[in-house]
Amino acid sequence: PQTIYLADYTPPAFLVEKVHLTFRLSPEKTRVLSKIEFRPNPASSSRTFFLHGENLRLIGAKIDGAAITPQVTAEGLTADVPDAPFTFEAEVEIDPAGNTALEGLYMSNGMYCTQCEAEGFRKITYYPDRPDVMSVFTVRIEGDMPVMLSNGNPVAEGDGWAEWHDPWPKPAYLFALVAGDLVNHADRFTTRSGRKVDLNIWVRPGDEGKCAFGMEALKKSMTWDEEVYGREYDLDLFNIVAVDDFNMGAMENKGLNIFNSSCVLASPETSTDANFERIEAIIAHEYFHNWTGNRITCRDWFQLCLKEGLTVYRDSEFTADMRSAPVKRIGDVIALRARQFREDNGPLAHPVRPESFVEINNFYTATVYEKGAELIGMLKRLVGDDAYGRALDLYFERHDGQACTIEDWLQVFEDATGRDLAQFKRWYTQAGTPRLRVSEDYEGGTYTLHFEQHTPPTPGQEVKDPRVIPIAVGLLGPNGDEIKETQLLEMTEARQSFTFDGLAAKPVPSILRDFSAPVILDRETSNEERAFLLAHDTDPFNKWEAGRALARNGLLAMIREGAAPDAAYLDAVHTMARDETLDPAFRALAHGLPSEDDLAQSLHDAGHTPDPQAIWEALETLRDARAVTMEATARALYDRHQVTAPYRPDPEQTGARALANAALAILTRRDGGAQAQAQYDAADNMTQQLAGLSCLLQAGKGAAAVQAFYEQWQHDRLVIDKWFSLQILQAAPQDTADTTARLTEHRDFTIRNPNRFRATLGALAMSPAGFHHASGKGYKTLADWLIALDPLNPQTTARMCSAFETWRRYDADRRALIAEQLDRILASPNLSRDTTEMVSRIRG
Ligand code: DPP
Ligand code: ZN
Repeated sequence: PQTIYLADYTPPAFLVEKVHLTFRLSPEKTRVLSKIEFRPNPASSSRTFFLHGENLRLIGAKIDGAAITPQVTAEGLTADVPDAPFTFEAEVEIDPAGNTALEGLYMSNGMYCTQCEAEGFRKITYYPDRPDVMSVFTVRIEGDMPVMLSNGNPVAEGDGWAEWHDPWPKPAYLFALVAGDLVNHADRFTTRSGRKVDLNIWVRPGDEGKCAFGMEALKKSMTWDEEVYGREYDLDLFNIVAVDDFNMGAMENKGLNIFNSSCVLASPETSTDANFERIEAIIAHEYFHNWTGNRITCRDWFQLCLKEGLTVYRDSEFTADMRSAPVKRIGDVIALRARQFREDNGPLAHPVRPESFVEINNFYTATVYEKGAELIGMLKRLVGDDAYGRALDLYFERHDGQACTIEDWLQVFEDATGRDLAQFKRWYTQAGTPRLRVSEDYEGGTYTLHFEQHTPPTPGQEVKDPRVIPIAVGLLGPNGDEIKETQLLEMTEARQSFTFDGLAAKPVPSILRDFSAPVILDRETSNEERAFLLAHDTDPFNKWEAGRALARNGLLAMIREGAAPDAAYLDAVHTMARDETLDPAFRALAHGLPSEDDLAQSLHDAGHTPDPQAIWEALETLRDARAVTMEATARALYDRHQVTAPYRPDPEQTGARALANAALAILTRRDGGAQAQAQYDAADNMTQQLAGLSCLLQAGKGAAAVQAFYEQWQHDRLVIDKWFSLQILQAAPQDTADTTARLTEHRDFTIRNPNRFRATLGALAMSPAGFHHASGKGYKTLADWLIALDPLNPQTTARMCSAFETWRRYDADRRALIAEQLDRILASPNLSRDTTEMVSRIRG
């Protein structure tokens, strides 16, 4: 396969003025008629006319009304064209029913839908399928479907046809079409300048009752973007459609967002608190793309972080405003470390703005999205809130309607603030997570912090230059009072020291408050100091971080030296659990332990070979010990934080349920599941029901509830996804692979639905002790299914290969078992470009 380089970018030879598309829908033989007005691009010296096109059957083509015979290859079409504006027409036939890759136009439960980002439009018709070609689309849909939608506004409709027009020029990846038997949950929104917007969430009949929450989230998002970023919606209609078969979470097509049904449908009975929060965030994310992504798009796919990093940052600000900012921040950092640090540390590491790719679908990664968002957060910290606001205003003013680059983005900040961002740009171009070593001095009232930054080599990047790192620091006095409020230290050198004068005693530093930069802090410190920060730090993130570090250290000592559970940790976490001045949601988070993967990475970083089974056992031992210490407290917390009011997925109730369910997990280790069974039986919402079931499985008492749950929910695909996952996640390590294999034989398992596939095989990959079981069964089970999925759906297959990305951490036996599976995948006949690239990079 061919590698594509950022350095090779050239402007398009031809621009598109207008596109008219006609779809004659038919499951296996849909006809697409295109009429495209081209003109030579004055900014390009090339006059080569090339249109992308894949899996299309060309029926005929014309230029300015005269039939032509273009040269057609597997990638597209070329033709001789005039050196002046001209009209190109084509008629092609495509097979939506046979499209299992879910890219382009495909069918899901009898409904037609599209997914065009990044390069799906070329599977619909011949077109310059690149984001820097923006055009105005008119679409006519012919078919016998009750509802037929496309981007923009409806123009006209009749029996068996509908016409749509989108006045905003857009790249082809934002094109969308939906046709099916759908019903809508409707509402209205008036923008601050008085534009009345019709809002709809379209779903399959039967799902109408699961739309209200998503609709509220949409309206909140629209208001928030007006208030915080000054951005209004720009059409008279905003449609969201829920689709069951979807590779991603959702897609921001102009005026017609398409959602994986798991990311929009919600009801108290079927969705957990975490589902509600995620749905709110994704609705916001896709809506915010209307400005950061659609009105201002990317010049090429190397600039993906331009829209994704910024939009993730915006949706995290939104959630922080709607809910608890500290809880959101802690949750984001847990996810960043679990997914992005893991990626940055292994064979798939790449810069936030990559320099090359084989298949762009493989770069919709935690690095582009979540680290991309961290870069925006750092930029905002460095320039300050006001300057950030000015820079964003300038960005929208200067670049509206354009396809832009990271250079354009940084230029806006330089122009708005006068700051030189050349060094900051390294965050976009250098891969790897910087490690920040810290040491300290105290003498004569002066306290000094010494920092040293170092970024380990990543594939293709041996040596890194120092980056600018914003380090938020506060100081605490010996009695626990804050003696220096948070200040931002700007580190620009490889080594740099910062002093604080006039201190009466040696302070305790609170470093990297609010996780001010995506780095790994490396500081030798005592458990006493961690316990002190856990008790006294005013920064909620660092307070949580201190507890997490205490837990991690104790666990590492248990794993490495066979130490007993750390009394200091047990004491500290117990004290915090009882502190009713603390937000229950915060306390629930503080109860979480480092993940198995987190501990494996810590061991690896310290030069040890992680044993997944030993890690799992240490966590179990610690949880048992904690249950002994905290039994009475857990009982009290459980009772005290029961929610009696009618279910609402708001931050207060969510926090109370999270803490009560953390207490339930503790109690289950003492009462053998009695309380969990009572909760399961009484539950009137999915959060309580699933927590009950999870604890019962944990206690080995889940068999009856598993059966009952299935019978209750077998009609609901999204709930049954949870049922598949939970049984695998809660299996003992030696049973994980067998449980997975058994569930793949269940009549409700299907390889064709990405959600179901991820619920099952993804759960296996997310159970480290089971996946890495010494028998190698976990590796083989996953590889078998990835090999089976690849011919059907390369995108989802390739993404799930990242389960193997940490393989070099492990012992020689496990490495050999994994290498065998990676080689077996690579040797599969006709392996997709997507999976070939991923597995080759992982194999190294
Ligand atoms: N649908 C994906 C997202 O919104 C890709 N744009 O992030
Ligand atoms: Zn996005």
